[in-house]
Amino acid sequence: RTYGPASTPTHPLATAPVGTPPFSVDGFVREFLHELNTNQGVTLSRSSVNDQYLALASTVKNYLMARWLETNRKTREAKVKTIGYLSAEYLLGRQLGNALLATDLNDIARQGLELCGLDLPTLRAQEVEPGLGNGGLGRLAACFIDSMATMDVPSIGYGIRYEYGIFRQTFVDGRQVEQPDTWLALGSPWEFPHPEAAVRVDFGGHTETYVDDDGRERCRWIPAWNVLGVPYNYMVPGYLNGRVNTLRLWSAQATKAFDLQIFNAGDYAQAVRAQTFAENISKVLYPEDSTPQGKELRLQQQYFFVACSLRDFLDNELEEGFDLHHLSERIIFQLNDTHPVIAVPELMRILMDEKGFEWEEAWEVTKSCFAYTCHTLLPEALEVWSTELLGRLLPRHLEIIFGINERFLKEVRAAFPGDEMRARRMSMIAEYPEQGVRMAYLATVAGTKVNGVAELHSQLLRDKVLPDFSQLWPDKFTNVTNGVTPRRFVRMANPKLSELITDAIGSNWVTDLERLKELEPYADDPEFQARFSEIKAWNKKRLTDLLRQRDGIDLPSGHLLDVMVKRLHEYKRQSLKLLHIVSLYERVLSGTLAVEDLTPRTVVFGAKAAPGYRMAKDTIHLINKVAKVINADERLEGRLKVAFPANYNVTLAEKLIPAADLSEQISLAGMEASGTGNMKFALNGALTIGTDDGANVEIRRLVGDKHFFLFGMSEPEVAELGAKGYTPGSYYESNPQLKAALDLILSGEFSEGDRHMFDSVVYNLLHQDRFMALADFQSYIDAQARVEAKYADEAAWTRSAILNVARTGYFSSDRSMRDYLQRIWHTTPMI
Ligand code: B1H
Repeated sequence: RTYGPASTPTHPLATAPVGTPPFSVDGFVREFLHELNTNQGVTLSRSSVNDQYLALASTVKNYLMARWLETNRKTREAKVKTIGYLSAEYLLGRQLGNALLATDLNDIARQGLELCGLDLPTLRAQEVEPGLGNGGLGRLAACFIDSMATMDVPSIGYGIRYEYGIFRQTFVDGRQVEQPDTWLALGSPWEFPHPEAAVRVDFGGHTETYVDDDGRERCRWIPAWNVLGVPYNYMVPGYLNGRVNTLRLWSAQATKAFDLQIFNAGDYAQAVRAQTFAENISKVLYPEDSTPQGKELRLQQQYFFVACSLRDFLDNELEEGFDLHHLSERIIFQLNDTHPVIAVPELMRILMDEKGFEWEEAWEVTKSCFAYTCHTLLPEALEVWSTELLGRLLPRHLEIIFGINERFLKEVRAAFPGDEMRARRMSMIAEYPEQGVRMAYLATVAGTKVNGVAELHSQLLRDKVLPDFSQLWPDKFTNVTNGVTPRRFVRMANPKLSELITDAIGSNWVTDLERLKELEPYADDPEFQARFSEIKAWNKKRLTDLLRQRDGIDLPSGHLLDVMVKRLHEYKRQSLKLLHIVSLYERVLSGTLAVEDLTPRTVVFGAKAAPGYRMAKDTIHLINKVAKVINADERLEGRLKVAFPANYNVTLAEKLIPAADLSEQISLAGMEASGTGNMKFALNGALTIGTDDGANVEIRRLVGDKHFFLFGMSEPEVAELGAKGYTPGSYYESNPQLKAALDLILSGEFSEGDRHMFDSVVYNLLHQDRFMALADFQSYIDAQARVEAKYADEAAWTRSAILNVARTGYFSSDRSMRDYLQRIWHTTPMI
């Protein structure tokens, strides 16, 4: 073993009772100064903020270390089933605050630092968040590993240690410009690299058959090149429970053999280039959310981390001599979308080519070790890898996929004799526009279970995306509605609300979020309402201070804070929100709306666009231009403001969400698989204006219609309109308010008189509008009027906000994990 548990805990803190901080404030100061001196090599008086931050991180890590080692030892000894969460993305957010919370060291650290003349928030602000994900899918993975640690579920998160995470967004003249995310530049105290435990990963070459010692014809892969995967371990601390699970991220490195060959050939420069080639594999996160590009490097990334992870589990996590026929008793690999699906042929290959299993034997094991979560309905988001590329990069895997498909289609033909069309539809191999492997089909065939991420999404997955499969195997399909971790997104992000809740119902809600129900009676309590409103105001003030220093943005006070934060995508319809803003403005300019009748409102956008997504980038440009004009127009008397802080990320979300009054969840029905921002807002006491889409459906059902602003077509209505033929132009022609808003953009009002700057956005809406923003416009405007009416009645609004908190405890990722345990993984927490 090159890493893993020490047989006996070595740190004196290991014996401290769980949940009680082991440090006196003095003890903390001693440890902290020791770390500053020995790790950073500086005295307190000469130390930089970065030194201090790193020393603080070390102090907290030391406290967690013994528990981490102990968790590993216990888990290994218990020989229980582990959850192997396979995800190409983990959008972790900052680690320090979460670690302090999980260990209950916040107060001690704050006091200890004060004695040193230091300020905890300043040190926390020094941390650069690891942005190793795009959006909801990556953040979900981070919430799930938090919940598993907190619920004592043995699990290992597997992923990629991107050297550059999601790009840093800046605006230049209102346009998005991407900068590299250099999150590792100032040191990364939370990771434990283990270069000595590197794993080899092969690529390319060809396959051949040979006759083994028993005279059986077998196949083997003769790869052409390889790289090393170096594991970097991260602690995943459970909340006050002493458990510390592991997140293992892989970093690519050139192999020595590979270099040597080239070095010996005398071409030094070529050898160095080869090294770069290998290390490129984990260099950068692909910044497409929802629309994967079929890039070779991306397939390399996928196979790289999956091959490392399987090898790691089989060789290092299982005891020597374990009979792999029983593998499913010890692991279930959860596939976070199709990105890790190449694990399926990889496990087949290992079992057959390395362990001597026959096909049927290997398949029996493989198909019991995986489950698949689908996160989308957009056809362009379903990964298809060309067989040309797959065959070139992973020839043996392509053969195995063909083998799986052939046997699978036999099963289909047996179940539906004579129905050749069905067999063709269900083939994992698409023939057009080029031959390719449909990864979602492979995942569905190999998985014990397939789940969607909200009720509506799971239903549409069964009925529209994989109908043939759900007919063949109805029991394979299930739903697990997403959730978010209450530790980070309520307890940590909203300390004042947390205190109020704890004062009312005790502190157990942090790990048992349904207990928020007990707040219901307080919704009518004037004193509670007053405290609740004060906290909202305090959170707004905190946000105002942050945005002033972070972005130079001045938020007015006393406004309805209307927030739309999520990736920029047409289906999410930021353009619909924009049309609402432009329409308010236009009505004031044209005198249809008196300024005094304008509800004071600040709209905050946060959104990154995929760098190659033209329409998304043009929309960002338009939002910024509209913001500039509206914010400067004195005729509005400061009653309408638009703020678009650049580089929305987890750290900003933690300040923004608790301050929000209104949560915008306005995707076209049937398009947003779930959404998770919607849950975070509701839990922090924002009211939702939203369509009947994704998890909005469940949020509305739980909080009640009176406390949710529903608008827009339902999914069946969308389907019907689409079938009938949708003509966005007719809405423009027949709705004067909509026409006026679009015309104002076309007039050059927001583009210094340039009438064509935003043609792409406007004409796309007028002539195509794939996501039917114009069809939902009027209904949206009407719903916003209901928002304003309600906001005018402060008590009623606050009451609804409290009920949103009280009724959304269901959306804890702990509950999601319980659902996965019961419906998919069929295992229980330890102890
Ligand atoms: C979601 C993605 C996604 N769905 C491809 N699909 C990616 C697809 O890098 N890529 O190629 C990256 C991400 N992300 C989101 O998952 C859904 O849109 C949300 O509705 C959902 O809440 C979230 C978590 O389930």
